[in-house]
This record gives sequence, structure tokens and C-alpha cells, in this order.
Amino acid sequence: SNSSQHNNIHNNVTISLLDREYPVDNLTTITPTILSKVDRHLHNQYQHPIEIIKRRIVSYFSHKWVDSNGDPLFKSFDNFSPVVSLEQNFDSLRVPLDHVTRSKSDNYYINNQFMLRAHTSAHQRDTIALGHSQFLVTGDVYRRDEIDTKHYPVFHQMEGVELFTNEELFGNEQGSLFDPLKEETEEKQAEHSLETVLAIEKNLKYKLESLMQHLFGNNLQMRWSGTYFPFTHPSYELEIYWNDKWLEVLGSGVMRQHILVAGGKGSKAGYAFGLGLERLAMILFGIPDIRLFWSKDRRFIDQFINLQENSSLNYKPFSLQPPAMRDMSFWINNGEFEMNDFHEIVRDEGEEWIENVELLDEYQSPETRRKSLCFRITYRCMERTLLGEEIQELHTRITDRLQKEMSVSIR
Ligand code: FA5
Ligand code: MG
Repeated sequence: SNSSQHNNIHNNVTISLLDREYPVDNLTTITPTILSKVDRHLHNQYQHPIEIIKRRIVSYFSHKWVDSNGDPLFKSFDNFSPVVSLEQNFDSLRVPLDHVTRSKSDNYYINNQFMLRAHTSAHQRDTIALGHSQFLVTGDVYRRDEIDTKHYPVFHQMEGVELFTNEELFGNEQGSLFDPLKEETEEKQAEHSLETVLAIEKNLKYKLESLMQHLFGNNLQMRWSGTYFPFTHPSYELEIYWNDKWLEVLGSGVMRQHILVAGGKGSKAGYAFGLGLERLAMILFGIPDIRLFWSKDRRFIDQFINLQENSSLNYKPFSLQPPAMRDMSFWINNGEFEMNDFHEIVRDEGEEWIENVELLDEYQSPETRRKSLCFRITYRCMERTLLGEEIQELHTRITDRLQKEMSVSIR
């Protein structure tokens, strides 16, 4: 393993990760559990479902979208390091300094200079600066997030970027990429003309809808909605109807022009998107729980080993073990309790045994004004039935750490 830690990360001076040493400081939030995921490279592990979906998308783009010589338009990258600077993850995209997505409770910071990337958008500017105008970047991304069957602190994204010249976007028609008036509105950025935005939106939505139909067939139900990202305007997300629910599979939009300028391509305009690969693989193979992707159990892995290109497969649960629920209630100090820190401790102790953490109840004492929270933790291991004592022991370890590290008092 090339990712390791020296003693307890937070009491120590350095973290060693992918053959480099990083000094620890007061921003460090990375944990041993997370460090142990960095060298898994699921997206490059041949015939792993995440690798299969990556290859199908890359293959779709390179067959369907070609230049006048018949060569693929999009260049694909899948080995950029997940260790990026804060500058790459946030500033290169001009995420404002006070934006919520920078918060310590949302990210795996290595220290005040480096972090595990929170999205593949961290590579947009630098890949443009390398001279690419159409590209895909696949990688593992890391976020402190809540725990359920659709969210995991490590997941995989594929970024797509396409930049257009005036001629590429409008062909022979009259059109102009840029707006001489330079006014930002709800429909467009200051630099762009309205026709630019409409043409880019059409191109982006057409390519992504065709991709989804290629992956899932024509009976698919999908819907677009408007959303917000600091690095695109306007922005759109796509949801797919699956198992009686709408599941968000991607974010996208017209790229903020300053990113192109910083990458040396200010004369073009373009779009970007970020696909959630676990979500797509769950839909494609009927995988019910996101934790399964991390399973080393042959009964999971072997189901995909001989899958032929473009053929379909419905994942067969090898043993759906019964879940076990345990509740915990504790008093918190108002204003001091950070939900993601709570989830982090549960995850760090429980690892792959935690299926779901749900807030059941909130209560405020009328006398002391103190708040009490009640959570239900669902324990379930993918590979085997957990013993009652094992669960109780883990539940106690979690409770102990919460008391020590979050100054809550158990009721
Ligand atoms: C982003 O990460 C943006 N960088 C996407 C983007 C790229 C927007 C380029 C504009 C231009 P978001 O946080 O919504 O956006 O994540 C994108 C997708 O990743 C989601 O639609 C979802 O499919 C997936 N995703 C997000 N969080 C998780 C998680 N914890 N576990 C699994 N998948 C997730
Ligand atoms: Mg989103």
C-alpha cells in the first residue's frame, strides 16, 4: 500500500500519501479509513462495475463524436492524482472564499494547501491549459457527506468539457459568441451572447440525453432542472427515474468564461458536466447499495468479470443480510454540533457495517433550552450476518467517541 499514516493522524506531524509527505495542520480532516481508499482505483480496475461504466461512456463518446478525419473528438484522462491544491479545487473555479462547499466539515483536507479533490471539476482549467478543447476526466472524489444507500464519502465522477469557436458553434449561420454589452442576466453570463448560451445548452443536453439512451435504452424517464454552481451559468442537472424515485445523476452548465481565459482559451466558449458514476452503475446493473462497489467479496466482483461489451446484467444479491437498528440519544451544546462531524465518527468507527444514519427526533428542553437529538443507526454487513455482541460493541465504541470528541452527553 502506498497510502499510510503515522500513528494517529491528528496527533502527528505528517501524513504520507502517494509517496509524498504532507505536514498536518489545523485544517486536516483526512482519516485512516479514507486514506485506505486512495489506492483502490476502482475506475481503473478491469471489469469492476465502475470501470465498465467508465469504459462504456468513453467508448460512446469516441464512436459517436468524431472530427472530420473520423478521429475521436474527446480525449480521455483517468489517472490524474486525487491530491489537488485548494487552489485547483476551489479558486481555479472561483468558488467564493465563504462558499459552503469549502467548509471543513464537507471536505477531506490534507492541510491548508492540499486536499483530496471534492470533484473532477478541479482539473478543468489545467486540462484546458494543456491545450485540450474536448476532454473527459474520470477519477475518485472525496466528500464528507451523510450516510445512506446513495451516498458514500468516496465516489467517482467523470468530468466532460467541450469548447467551441464561433465557427464550430454556429457553422455557416450568422452568430457571435460574445455580447458587446457585457451584462449578466438570469439567462447568461456577461461575456456571452444569448444565442451562444442557447446553442451550447442544446448541444450539451443533446449529447447527454443521447448518452443516457445509449446506456439505458429508450424507455428511460429523465428530466432536466435548473440549478446553481459557482463555475457554470446557467446550470442544469439531470435526474433519472429509478426504483420509484428521481435520482440525480449529473450537474452541468455553460462554463464561467474566466476559467477558459485562465486556461488560455478565452476566444472560445463551452460547457462542462460532472457525471456521478456510482449512480449510473446502480441504475445500469440494479445495484441497491453504494457500499457494494467497495466490496472485495468474489460473489460481487465475479458477477461482472465476464460481462461482454454492451450486454446487460442484473446484479443478484448474494446474501441480503438482515439489518439491525440501534438508537442513540444525546444532549448537544447549541451551535456547537456539526452534523458531518457526527457522520464522520460513525463512519470512521463503523466503516462498511453502517448502512444508514437517520435523525429520528429533535427535542428542546423547555427549562434549559438545551437540545437533544435521537438517531437511528442501521447496521448491516454485505458479506455476513453480524452478531448481536459485535453490533453492541461497535455501538458502544461510537458512543464513547462521540462523548470524547464532540462533547455530547448521552441520555
Ligand atoms: C459537482 O460535483 C459539480 N462539480 C458537477 C459539475 C461539473 C457541474 C461541471 C457543472 C459543471 P454535484 O455535487 O451535484 O456537482 O455532484 C455531481 C454528481 O455526483 C451528482 O449528480 C451525483 O450523481 C454524484 N454525487 C454527488 N455526491 C455523491 C455522493 N456522496 N455519493 C455518490 N454520488 C454522488
Ligand atoms: Mg448536485
